Amino acid sequence: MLRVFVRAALRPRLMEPCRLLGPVTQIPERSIVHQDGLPKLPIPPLKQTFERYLAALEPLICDDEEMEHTREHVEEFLKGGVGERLQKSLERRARKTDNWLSEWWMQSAFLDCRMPVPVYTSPGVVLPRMHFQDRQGQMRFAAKLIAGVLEFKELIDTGTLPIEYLSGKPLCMDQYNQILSSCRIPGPKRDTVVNHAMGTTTPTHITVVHNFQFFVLDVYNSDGTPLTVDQLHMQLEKIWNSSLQTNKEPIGILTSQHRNTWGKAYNNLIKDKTNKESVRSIQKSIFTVCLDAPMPRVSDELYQSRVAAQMLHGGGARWNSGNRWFDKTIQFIVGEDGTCGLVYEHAPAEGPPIVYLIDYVVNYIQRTEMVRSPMVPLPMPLKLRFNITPEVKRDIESAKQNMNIMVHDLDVKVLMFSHYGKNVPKQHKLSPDAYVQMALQLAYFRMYNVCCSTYESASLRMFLYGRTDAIRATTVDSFNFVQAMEDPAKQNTEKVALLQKAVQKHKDLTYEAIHGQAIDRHLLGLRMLSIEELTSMPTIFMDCAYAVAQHFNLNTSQVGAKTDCVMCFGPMVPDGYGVCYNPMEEHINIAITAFNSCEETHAAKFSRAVEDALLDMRALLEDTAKTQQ
Ligand code: COA
Ligand code: HC5
Repeated sequence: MLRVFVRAALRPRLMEPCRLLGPVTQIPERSIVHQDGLPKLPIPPLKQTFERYLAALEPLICDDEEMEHTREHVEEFLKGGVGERLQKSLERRARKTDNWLSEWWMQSAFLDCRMPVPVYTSPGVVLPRMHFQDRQGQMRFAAKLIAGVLEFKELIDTGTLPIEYLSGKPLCMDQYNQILSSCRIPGPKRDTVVNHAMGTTTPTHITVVHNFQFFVLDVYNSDGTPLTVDQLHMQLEKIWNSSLQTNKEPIGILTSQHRNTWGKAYNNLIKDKTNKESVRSIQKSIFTVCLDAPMPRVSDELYQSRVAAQMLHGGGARWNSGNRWFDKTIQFIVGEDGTCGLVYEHAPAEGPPIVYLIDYVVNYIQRTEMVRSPMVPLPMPLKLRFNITPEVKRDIESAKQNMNIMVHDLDVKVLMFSHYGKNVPKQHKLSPDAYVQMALQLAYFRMYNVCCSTYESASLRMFLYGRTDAIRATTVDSFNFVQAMEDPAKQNTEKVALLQKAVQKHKDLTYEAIHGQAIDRHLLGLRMLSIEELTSMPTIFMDCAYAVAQHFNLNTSQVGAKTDCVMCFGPMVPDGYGVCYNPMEEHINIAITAFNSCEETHAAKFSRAVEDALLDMRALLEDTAKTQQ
C-alpha cells in the first residue's frame, strides 16, 4: 500500500531564509500527514558529546600532552559555565524552530562554501553503460529518461511517493520537494537556492544543452499531459539539428568557477536583459539534460573512471565542461557512446533521494517501449540567447583555465570489486557497511602506517528536515584491528575477534548517529552559537586536536542503489580521499578520488589497497571459520 506524505514545504519553515521557496498557493489535501508525525532533531546531552569527542580523538592524537590539553579545555568548557550557557541557547533554538540545525547546515556546508561546486561539492552518478552506440540511440535514451523523470515528478507532486524507512523508522520526505525545479544562485559572499516547484506557476520546461547551446524544451502538452517518449524524441532531434555548430562560447562553464568569482561574473552577465531571461529560464527549468559530445575512447578497464570524471567535471573546456549549468540541482548527462549518468548540486538534497529517482527512471526505461503516437506538430524548442560582451568573454576564458586546472588535478579511480558483496560480511554476521569501513581503515593504515580522521555520512532523515551527521569511523577498536592485521605475531582468531569488536563499535556509532546522538553537528551548533553570542571562541574549537579531528583525510559515504551504478565525489581536504561505495549483494562499486597536486595521495594505489584489504579480510574470516569447524 502506498502511503502519502504532504509536501513538507507547505508548512511554514522557521529559520530557513536561505531557501527562497516560491509562494505557496495550492495546498493539496492529503490523507496522511506524514511529515507532521516526524520527531524533531534532538540536542544531545552536553556531557555525552564531549565524552564521545574525547573518545573519537584518542586514536587520532598520539601526543599525550596534546590530549591532556584538550581534556583541560573540555573540562573548562563544561565546568566554567560557557558550555551550559550555549547548550541552553541551543535548546531554546530547538524549541523555536522545526529543525535547529537545518539553516546552519545549509549555510555552512553549502551556501557559504566558496569553492567551485564541481569536484568540491557536487556528486556524480554513473549509470551502467547502455547499449546504444550512436546519436539515434542517445536521443531515444534521453527521451525515455525525460519521460521517466516526469513520471517520477508526478509522484512527488501528488504526494504519492512511498515513504522510506531506516531501521524501521519512517523518514522525512522533504528532500524530494527540493530536487526538481530548483537551482543554486551565486552571490558574491553567500549563495542562495531558489525552488520554483511550489510557485504560482510551476515550471513546465526542462533545459537541454548540446554543443554548449541551451534550449527550452516544454515537456507538457497544453492539456497538462506530459509529452510522450516519441514526442520528446522528435523535439530532441530538432534541438540537435539546430545546434550543430561546435564553435559556440561555453557560457555554462562560468558556473564552474570559485563562487565569489562566479557571483561577480553573474551580476555582470545578467546586466544584459536577454542574458538575464536566458539564465532565469535555466534556473526555473525542472532539470537539465546534457547531450554530451563524444569523449576520447579508453580501455574497458579505465572506462568507469573516465565516465566518473565526466560526471564530476565534464572533462575540461575542450570537452563537455561547458555543456553544463553546474548550479542546476539535477543535470542528466547522456553521451553518444552509451555513457549516461548525472551530476547534482548538493545543497538541496542528499544522495539517497537522487538515487531513488535513478532507480525509478532506470526501471521506467527498461519497461518502456517507444510507441509511435499520432503526431501533433509541436513548436520548435526555443534556443536561449546570450550576448557575449568583452567582459563576459573574459570571464569565460578565466573559467576555462580554472576548469582545466581542476580537471588535471582530479585523480579518479573506480574499483568494481567483483569478488563478493554484502553477502560475505552477512554470512559472517557482520554489518556490511561497518565491514567496508574497516577495509578502508586497513587500506589506509597499510599505505600510511597511521590512521586518520574519517567521515562517513549518516542519515538524519528520521527527523523533520533532517540531513546528515557524521560517523567517525576511526576508533580505538578500528585502530587495534588494523594494527593486528599488520602484526605477524597475532593469531587469526585474535584478528577476527578484533574485527568483530571494531565492526560492533561502528554499528553502535551508526545507531547513535542516525538517532541524532552523534557529535559533529552538535559541535557545529555550539560553535555557531559561540560566534553569535560570545566575545571569544572557546578554546575547544581552537586547539590542535580540533583541527586534526576536522581534517577528514578519508571522506566516505555509502549510497546504496538497486541500479548497478557508481557514485562519486571529490575529497574534502587537499591531502585526502573521497570514497563513495554502493555495496550490492555480490559485488561492490567503489569510486575513489584524490588530488594529483598532493604527492602523498594516489587514487589507483588506494584502490589496490582497498581491494587487497577486502580480499584479506575475507580470507581471514574463511580461514578462521574453517579451523574452528
Ligand atoms: N549480520 C547479518 N546481516 C547484517 C548484519 C549482521 N550483523 N548487520 C546488518 N546486516 C544487514 C542489514 O540487515 C541490511 O540488510 P539488507 O541488505 O537486506 O538491507 C544490510 O546488512 C545492510 O546493513 P548495514 O551494512 O549494517 O548498514 P545500512 O545499510 O543500514 O547502512 C548507513 C548504514 C550508515 C549507510 C545508513 O544508516 C545511512 O545513514 N545511510 C544514508 C547515508 C547517506 O545519506 N549517504 C549519502 C549522503 S549524501
Ligand atoms: C550520489 C551520491 C552522493 C553522496 C554524497 C555524499 O555522501 O555527501 C555527503 C553529505 C553529507 O552531509 O554527509 C558529504 N560528503 C561527500 C562529504 C561525504
